[in-house]
Amino acid sequence: MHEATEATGVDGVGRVLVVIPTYNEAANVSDIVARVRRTAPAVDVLVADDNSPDGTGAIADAMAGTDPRVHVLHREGKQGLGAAYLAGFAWARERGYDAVVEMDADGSHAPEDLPALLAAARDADVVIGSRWTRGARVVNWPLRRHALSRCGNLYARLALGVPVTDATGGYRVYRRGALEAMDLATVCSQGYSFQVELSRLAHRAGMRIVEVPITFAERERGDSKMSPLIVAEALWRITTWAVQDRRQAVRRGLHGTPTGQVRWP
Ligand SMILES: Nc1nc2c(ncn2[C@@H]2O[C@H](COP(=O)(O)OP(=O)(O)OP(=O)(O)O)[C@@H](O)[C@H]2O)c(=O)[nH]1
Ligand SMILES: [Mg+2]
Repeated sequence: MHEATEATGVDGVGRVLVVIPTYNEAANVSDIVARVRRTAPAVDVLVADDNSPDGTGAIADAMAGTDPRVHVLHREGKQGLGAAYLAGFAWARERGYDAVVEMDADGSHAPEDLPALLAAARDADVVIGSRWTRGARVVNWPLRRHALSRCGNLYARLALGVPVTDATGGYRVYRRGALEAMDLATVCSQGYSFQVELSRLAHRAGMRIVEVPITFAERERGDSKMSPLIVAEALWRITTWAVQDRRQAVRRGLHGTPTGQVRWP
């Protein structure tokens, strides 16, 4: 497994920032931050809170007050997961981090899997903690959530040609080079589709994407922010990108399609 030192960050990866977006995660935020710090003492943590009415931001502030590796980004109000991550990425860039990790606050992404993701990041531009690759486990998820994730991923893979099993998964590592190569200024997703959009951008930028199996568990505390609107956004956006990709392929005369483009059948 990877070596890590407090001074230099993670061996072979560098200084790592784990960005944890939060909205009403008062029941979860202390536990998740503590587990990250325990499991990977050489990484820093940024809680990106959208002014949660339940006081998540204040709990995070208290942790930041006692641990110099914990930081809090207070945002004005609920603007969606995608906007919170983009703000976290910008925060990391301004401070010269070498890699950024995406992790949910609700415990679905086990901090104990982080060392494996960081080890894989030594030889990858993007690492996806995957629920659907060999060796992964999904715990306590109802059948309809399995079906939704499986179908969503199948659709994303077929429509966009992104060669991963879990394009919707939100447990990831991005090396700095990947974030620089991806055209983040074009990102428009609010919710779930943010992960698909970034998978597509990484693939189109020719990034080396590696999947690592994770154990994904249903949240035990707090409420999910998933909604039919978020699912609808993902469906709509994936379809729109697929149409754009095919139009572009046609315009290029079907020759020398760039990475990530699906050939017109
Ligand atoms: N800052 C911020 N964080 C958000 C927002 N919406 C969701 N989150 C956080 O994003 C993470 C994922 O949200 P969840 O509600 O768990 O959504 P999900 O994991 O897609 O859905 P479930 O599987 O049902 O839990 C959690 O840490 C949330 O607190 C938002 O608008 N702003
Ligand atoms: Mg969740």
